[in-house]
Amino acid sequence: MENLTALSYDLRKDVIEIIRAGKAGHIGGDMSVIDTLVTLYFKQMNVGPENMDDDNRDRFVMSKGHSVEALYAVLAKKGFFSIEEVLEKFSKFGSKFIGHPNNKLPGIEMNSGSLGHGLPVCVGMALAGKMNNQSYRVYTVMGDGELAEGSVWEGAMAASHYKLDNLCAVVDRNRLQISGSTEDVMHHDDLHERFRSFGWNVIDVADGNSIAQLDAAFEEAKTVKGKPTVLIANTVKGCGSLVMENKAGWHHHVPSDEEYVQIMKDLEERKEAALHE
Ligand SMILES: Cc1ncc(C[n+]2csc(CCOP(=O)(O)OP(=O)(O)O)c2C)c(N)n1
Ligand SMILES: [Mg+2]
Repeated sequence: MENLTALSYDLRKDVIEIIRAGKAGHIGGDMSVIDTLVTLYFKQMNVGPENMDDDNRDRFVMSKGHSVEALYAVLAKKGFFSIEEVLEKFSKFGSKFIGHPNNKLPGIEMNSGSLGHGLPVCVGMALAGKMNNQSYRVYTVMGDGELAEGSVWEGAMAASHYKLDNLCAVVDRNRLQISGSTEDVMHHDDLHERFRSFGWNVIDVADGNSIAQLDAAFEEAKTVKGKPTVLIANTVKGCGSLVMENKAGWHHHVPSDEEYVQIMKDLEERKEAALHE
């Protein structure tokens, strides 16, 4: 687990390099979600370049598609493509490595970026799995700002109606969206209770940037029968350096030379701390 925590800091560094190379990127949400992606791709999901043609592979959809740089870093580490290719092509004219997930790239199940569509499509994937007696699981990550989309709640209703216990959603609860606090833009009241009232099993992940806590929550979700599970992962937007953390202005930002040096130093320090915990 310590090694995966160290890996998540190394992958954050890759994200910084990708964003600097492409001169664009949703840096804050990349940093809050990367531990969820590492836990899914390196601990939980049965998916990799070797089995993408297997109908029974687990499925992942990055519903908050703007955090694509984190997904590129993780998929590159998994071997779907090389990090060098991402660095060369990200955000360049004519490239497939665009600013939102694109299913012409290996490892990406669905185009996303228009918020609110990942969960409804995952409902279809999970329902198909049930109808075909397959054992795969379906995972998606939504942003907390994304939950303002009505289609999320239509999907949530359908998921409990069809008793989709093979579906697990994560809310990246970093409390910020594009223009400020989620509670100011569109408040959530009691988010846990809201999902419960839609028929979901709800697991609170107190530290949504802890791979150990995320892993335990995904394990618990697998044991729940007859209803879908949502993990409310309490994360820090920009997690990894005080330069970025909890700053609405870092939703989309390219670090300056000075910021870059400090962030890389901070990420290395956090990685070292994780290795010696
Ligand atoms: C349908 C739709 N409306 C608006 C946007 C523009 N947009 C991109 S990111 C974002 C904020 C999302 O906030 P949140 O879901 O909390 O993401 P995170 O904090 O994890 O970056 C918005 C409004 C979009 N991508 N899709
Ligand atoms: Mg958010």
